[in-house]
Amino acid sequence: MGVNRREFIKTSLAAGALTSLDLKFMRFAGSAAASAGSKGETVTRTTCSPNCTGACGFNVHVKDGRITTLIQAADYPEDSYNPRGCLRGLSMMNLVYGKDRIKYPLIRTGPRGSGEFRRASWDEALDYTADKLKKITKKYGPEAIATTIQVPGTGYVHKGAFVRLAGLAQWTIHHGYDQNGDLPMFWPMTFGVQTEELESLEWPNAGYTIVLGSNLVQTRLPDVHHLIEAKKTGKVVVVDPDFCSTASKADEWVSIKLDTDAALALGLARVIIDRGLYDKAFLQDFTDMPVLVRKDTGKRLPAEQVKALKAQADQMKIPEYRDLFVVSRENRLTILDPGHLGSTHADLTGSYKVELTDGTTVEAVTVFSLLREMLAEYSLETVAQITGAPAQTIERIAVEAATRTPLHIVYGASNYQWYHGDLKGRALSLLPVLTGSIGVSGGGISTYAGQYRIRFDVSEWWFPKEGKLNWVPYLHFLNSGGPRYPEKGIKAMIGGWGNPFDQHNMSNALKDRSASGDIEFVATFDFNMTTTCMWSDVVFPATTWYENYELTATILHPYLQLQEPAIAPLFEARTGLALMRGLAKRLNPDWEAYFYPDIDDTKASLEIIDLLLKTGGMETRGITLDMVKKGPVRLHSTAPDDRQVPFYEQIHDRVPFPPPSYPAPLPATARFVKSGRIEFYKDEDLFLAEGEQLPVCKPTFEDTEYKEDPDALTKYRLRFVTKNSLYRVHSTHSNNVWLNELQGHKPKMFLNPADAAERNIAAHDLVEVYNNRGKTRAWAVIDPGCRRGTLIFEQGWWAKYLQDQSYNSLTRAWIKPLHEIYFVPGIWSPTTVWNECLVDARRITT
Ligand SMILES: Nc1nc2c(c(=O)[nH]1)N[C@H]1C(S)=C(S)[C@@H](COP(=O)(O)OP(=O)(O)OC[C@H]3O[C@@H](n4cnc5c(=O)[nH]c(N)nc54)[C@H](O)[C@@H]3O)O[C@H]1N2
Ligand SMILES: Nc1nc2c(c(=O)[nH]1)N[C@H]1C(S)=C(S)[C@@H](COP(=O)(O)OP(=O)(O)OC[C@H]3O[C@@H](n4cnc5c(=O)[nH]c(N)nc54)[C@H](O)[C@@H]3O)O[C@H]1N2
Ligand code: SF4
Ligand SMILES: [Mo]
Repeated sequence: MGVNRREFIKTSLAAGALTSLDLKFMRFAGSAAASAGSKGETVTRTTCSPNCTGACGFNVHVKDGRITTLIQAADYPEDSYNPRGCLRGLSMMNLVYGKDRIKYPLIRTGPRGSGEFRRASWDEALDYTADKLKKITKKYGPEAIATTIQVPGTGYVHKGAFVRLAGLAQWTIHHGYDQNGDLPMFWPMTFGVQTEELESLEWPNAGYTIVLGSNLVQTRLPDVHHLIEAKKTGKVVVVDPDFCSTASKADEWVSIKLDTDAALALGLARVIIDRGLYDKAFLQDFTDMPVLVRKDTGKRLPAEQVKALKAQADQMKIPEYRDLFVVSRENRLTILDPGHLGSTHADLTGSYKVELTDGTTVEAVTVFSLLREMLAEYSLETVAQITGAPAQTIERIAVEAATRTPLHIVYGASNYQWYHGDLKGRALSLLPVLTGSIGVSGGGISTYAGQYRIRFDVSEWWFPKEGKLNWVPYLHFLNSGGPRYPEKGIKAMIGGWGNPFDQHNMSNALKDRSASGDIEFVATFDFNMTTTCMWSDVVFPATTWYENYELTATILHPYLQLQEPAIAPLFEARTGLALMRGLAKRLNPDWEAYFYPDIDDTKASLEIIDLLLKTGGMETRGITLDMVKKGPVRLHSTAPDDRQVPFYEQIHDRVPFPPPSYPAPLPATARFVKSGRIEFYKDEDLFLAEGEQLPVCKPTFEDTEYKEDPDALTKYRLRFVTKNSLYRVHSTHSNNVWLNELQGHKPKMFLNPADAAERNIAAHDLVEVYNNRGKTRAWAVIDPGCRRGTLIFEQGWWAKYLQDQSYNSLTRAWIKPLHEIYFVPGIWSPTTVWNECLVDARRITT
């Protein structure tokens, strides 16, 4: 009929013809359509902005100062981004006007965690907080006070205010990316960047898509129709141990044993190589595959060690973050220029006797030869045994993937939130690289965790020149130790946009440390009374995203969007900027000047947005405040039409890897890939010691649970997979009455029928999930789609819905030593691994 699905939905919305949705929901949607523009009503275009990655443009209808309707704005220039939104966003009124809304500043009166507070004025709460912070600074130094940049993309202005004061005051700063365990460490190891992903509009351009452990249907809901489109143009395979919603929509579902994706990837890579289905020129020009490695040391061969190349190497000027490596062309050794990705015609395989400057001779082989040697261990039979997937399936998928390019791999957060998640990512990266699917429309590897990627240069606002940033990985804080942990510890937490007392490893440890007084002061800035607020000494009431100005950007679509206030701040809510300005003034009168003291909050926010746009660099060039006020504006990229196609410039214009990762300076990240190319071979000592110079598959729990407690093998026989829920964005919406009604007001855990029977657990039973660190509770769903040996719990419940038994009391903050080799915050840093956790379960009655 010439009307696509999106246009159809748009037309239906306009006609108020939403018949299939929940009744309460429909009432809103229907009234929105009917009353748009009605008398006395204002409509404001803004965004829904939890830690979700959706970043959906919303129109907010307001009458008599109260939000009546939230409805999708549907104004993105590309129609297939319209409309975007979900039931969580559409029912946000339940949080804005809900019973847990924080109305006034609060100062604790009862014991920590009791939730007993008294109302205070802003002045009193700020004075009280400033006084505590001054005392802590005097006693332990400023680095004993910690704050977090929680998911920068959901707001650059007010989070920037926190960083700005932290810089001036020299507090400790944690990056949300490692705090949330979302940091995919294979990115810096392989590509030298933080994260680079295809925008979802590009998904249908893939010839073949493999989704591994990313439940797009639930976690990228407004974008998932692009995956359905990708089925029309190509094929979509979902690899997931669970028959999740996304698996149910795929062309093919492959169930594998948990945490065996590296073996699967290596098995696929081997078939692609053995059958000669790889893109030889791509490997020669853009990767380290032709680079020579010394057989004796396992180190890459530097040109200055080679007798025949030393003089030439000495002449070449290269930045400190590059190295000159050696390749062979038609059996002649030459230097691989790290500053130029021209056609190398370098040999991919071969073994060479090389005379060194010290007169000795060593044997050197190419990375590609070493890779082939290693892959010999991953025969189809072995991989089938490790993964539990049939050998013929693996073989067929390898051939299909290599012959139906471009190949797009979606590597989900739950899948890399394992101790060896970096190895899985490095192994999976082999697939788009071998098939030459990098830097092309529809190809590559994407991760799509939270909105962490800082999309433009924010330094003018975030980093005052007079300040100093003390970055510390969050895991050092949780573990009370580590190379960057402040000498006298962390004694105060100043947080916002997060709920660590539910959402972070060892939530019990955080509670214990607060209760014992080890953490001396906690101040939280939120709009809802979360568990973290309950454990705070001071709670500051925050504006919601419908009450302030902000600038947002996500990875699923490259639009810069303005959050515009639709209603005045409720009760005594204020913005992050107001809070930081108030604190700055009290901590040091000189600092107030950094926070626009002479103009009101709204005007100041707009000035900061203007500043960010003007100083944002290439990505925001020419984008003005007026433009974003009118609607979403595409950030600029190096690809045609500003499409978000990672590494386009590297492949098309042959610019060396990596592109810059904001906010780090290029030299800080370029040293991760010193050859200027995509690197699969890592030769830092620790990689060699761990046997991880190339991606391999390592067994689960050997370096963690079993190492700490060998009895865990028999005591706790279920893998605790805590995945994201459709009904919450993490713990946001945990208290949303409609969404809880849809869940029967019961947290759920999913078990395979055989595991349930072994434990005498039946459907709807109340179950205790436990290990030696903690316990939680949920009602049983017996699910044949859940793989044997796995217990799935949908993360995000506030502790009070679990009878104060936080589900994160079971998890633990493991640190993989390789993640400490370098430290660039939010890029190369130890990261939490939620799923690396063993539990068991028993039926309980109360
Ligand atoms: N509705 C909703 N959407 C969200 C969020 C939310 O809380 N709610 N949070 C947002 C954020 S911040 C994030 S980080 C993302 C995360 O979103 P995703 O990346 O989609 O992660 P999950 O939904 O936790 O898990 C996806 C799947 O991984 C599978 N899995 C677990 N371990 C393995 C494994 O070893 N191998 C394989 N192949 N599969 C495995 C699980 O079975 C599950 O089906 O979602 C974002 N979107
Ligand atoms: N076991 C386990 N734990 C996990 C995960 C898992 O898979 N398993 N997932 C992890 C992941 S991927 C993530 S990203 C984290 C997320 O963990 P958190 O970032 O802590 O996410 P939320 O629990 O949603 O907390 C966000 C808080 O910010 C508040 N907020 C929202 N907008 C604003 C605002 O504009 N201003 C202010 N001041 N506050 C605001 C909300 O009210 C909410 O209380 O959880 C992690 N925890
Ligand atoms: S919760 Fe996420 S997907 Fe839903 S409307 Fe908000 S931003 Fe969009
Ligand atoms: Mo996340």
